[in-house]
Amino acid sequence: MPPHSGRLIIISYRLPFHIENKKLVQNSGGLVSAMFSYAKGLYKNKEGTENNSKILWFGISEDTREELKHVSEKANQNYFDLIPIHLSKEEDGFYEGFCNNQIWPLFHYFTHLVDFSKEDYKLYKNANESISKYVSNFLNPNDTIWIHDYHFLLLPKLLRNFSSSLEIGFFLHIPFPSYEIFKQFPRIWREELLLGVLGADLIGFHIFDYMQHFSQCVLQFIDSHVEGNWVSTTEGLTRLGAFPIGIDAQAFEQDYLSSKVKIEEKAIQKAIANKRLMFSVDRLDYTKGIFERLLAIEHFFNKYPEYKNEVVFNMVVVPSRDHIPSYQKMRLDIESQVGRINGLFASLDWTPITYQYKHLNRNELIALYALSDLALITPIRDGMNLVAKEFIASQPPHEPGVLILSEMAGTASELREALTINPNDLDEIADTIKTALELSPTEKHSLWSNLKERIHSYDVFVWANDFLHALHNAAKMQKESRSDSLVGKILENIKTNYLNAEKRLFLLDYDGTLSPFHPDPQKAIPSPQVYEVLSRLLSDSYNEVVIISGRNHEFLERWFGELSVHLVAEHGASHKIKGSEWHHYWNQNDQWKEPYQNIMREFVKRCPGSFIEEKKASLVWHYRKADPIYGKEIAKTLLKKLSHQLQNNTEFICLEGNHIVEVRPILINKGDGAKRLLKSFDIPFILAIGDDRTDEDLFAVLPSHAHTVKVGKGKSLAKYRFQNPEAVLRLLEYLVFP
Ligand code: GDG
Repeated sequence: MPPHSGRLIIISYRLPFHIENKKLVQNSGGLVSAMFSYAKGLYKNKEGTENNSKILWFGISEDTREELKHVSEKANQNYFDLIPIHLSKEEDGFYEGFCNNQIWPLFHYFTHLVDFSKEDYKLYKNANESISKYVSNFLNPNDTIWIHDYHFLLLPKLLRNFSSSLEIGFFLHIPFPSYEIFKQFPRIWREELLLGVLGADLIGFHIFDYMQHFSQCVLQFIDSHVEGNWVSTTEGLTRLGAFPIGIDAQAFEQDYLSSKVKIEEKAIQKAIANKRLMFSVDRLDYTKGIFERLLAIEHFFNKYPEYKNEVVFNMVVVPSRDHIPSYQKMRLDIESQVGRINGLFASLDWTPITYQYKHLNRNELIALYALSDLALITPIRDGMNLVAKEFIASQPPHEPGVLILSEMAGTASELREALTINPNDLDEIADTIKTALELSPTEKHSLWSNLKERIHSYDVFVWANDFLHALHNAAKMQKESRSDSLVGKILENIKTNYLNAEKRLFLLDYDGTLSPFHPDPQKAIPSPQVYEVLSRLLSDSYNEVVIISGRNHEFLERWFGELSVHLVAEHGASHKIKGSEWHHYWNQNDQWKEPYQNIMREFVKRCPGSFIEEKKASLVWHYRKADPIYGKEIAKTLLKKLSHQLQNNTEFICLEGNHIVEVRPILINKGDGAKRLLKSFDIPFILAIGDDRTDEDLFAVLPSHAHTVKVGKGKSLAKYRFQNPEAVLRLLEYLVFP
């Protein structure tokens, strides 16, 4: 059941049905099979309750909504309200173009097939934009939207603009490639694609590897923080998760016993005449390893001629994209291989390969699964592969078949008892076929029963429920962590407190609070908006403003020295009361830095792009400009080394901050710094805002009536939270403008 109060809306490239000869026909494909089964279960659970609303399903279709409604009613299709999306002929080119000529080959590691056409990318963006506009006409703010697959990577962010309360989930059905592969997309595309999909509250992948690849790309290519399964960017928080798609295992188990399937089985038995049967079924596609599989079969009969006349390989290729010349050529190549291999080995009463280029009906497919001694599922790369699971679900328990599975399919990480092969290793495939054919019934049963248990325990219903529950929780977290924790009544109360107070104190951190981070700290300079807000604050004589930062006093003097503000530099090592001179509290010579500097220098050598910043009262190793993943790893090691060096030292500490590791005197911290400057906090209105660990020292010393705000993620003593510096400026503007 969708756990949210709104409706469930699915968006996928195609609708699950189309109309043929005025009848409703279910489209084939993994997603359709999965969602259709899920919806059936959902509908069953909902029957008789008032919450009997249908799932809205948007997808590209040539049929009209009225026609679909009409034939759905006639066919008793009560699960989905099918809403066709009609794109102009030009817009529809996004599918053949960017989707299938770029994302599909790149994400499946067929990089030589990617054409990187700019026009295609533009069409992809246009299509996503026009679909988001169309879909948003139907949305209510508390709907749950589940977007499927690589056709719509930009859609989550586009729909998020419609309403921030929407729950948006995205599921990727194909692999997500390693960042070295994804890097081949031009910079601007990869940034837009990542930020686009990060508009979702939850992004689901089939397996952990794809999720890892995605978080590495996020870290490498966009300004972000990744903590465990959570990614935080300018778009907000997004949870990542691995949800291996399942099948309706029970339905397959039941169907293979049906009389219709038995009729099909008889026809197959007659055709293979007591031979043992191997099979494969795939859509025509270069990722499926069809051609390589044929070569492996040839190798098998060459290496193990005793199986000639004994085994038949039934290969079904389902027509797909065959209007495209390269697919037509692929088909011809496959067919000529089949002909060549059959010519090589066939005898009067035995043909090694029976080949069908067609779409099987469900009964034919299940009969084939049930009768086969072994399934040869050998894709070169595959997001998951449902055929492997369907094969397991359709086996007769008294004599189950054996699954030979490519280690390149997502399913391989789940179906551990399958006999795995590398699809490029013909020798291994041939040997594994032999092993499978020679397994004893007990061995086969033992392998199969474990696999069966897995596909029953994590079936399509568990998969969809898991995803939707995780989505609901992620959306809840997202809402809680939003800057908008300071909204409505709370905000009004703060403003009232502000207006009533005759003395007010603002304690404002700089980096990450008044100004966003920049890879080069010297370039993170105050924007005109910052000056405007500050001068507005300072124009009211009741207001005292303190800029309290980790920056050195030269930086603060340069950018704020002209203003009538108090300045605290280097976390309290120096301060300047407005209108007077700088006072340096920390006056020790620099000798204390030497051992730490030596350690840090080693790390600068090891981590290109990192550098040391030397301040009066601290030493900071920055890695914002370094490789983010490597930098983070190295930072941990540096922290360990420094902590070791600082063992038993009561004067200095080392800390990890935002892309930095720092060593500084224990006595120097923002809390003590503010106390030294102000002497007392006996002020009726106090607002303190900061983004990192060092600001916690300030929050800790403030009286309980102070309004404290943390910017960004992470634990904090602050009462409220904002997501970014823009929200800080908005709050200050709200207070000072009437
Ligand atoms: C993606 C990913 C991922 C196939 N031939 C016939 C037929 N089928 C049905 C099977 C199965 C489905 O189509 C194919 O499943 P795949 O897993 O191969 O999925 P894809 O649609 O290629 O696409 C893939 C999947 O999404 C799910 O996330 O596993 O990795 O590429 O259900 O039964 N059905 C019938 N006749 C056929 O000839 N009736």
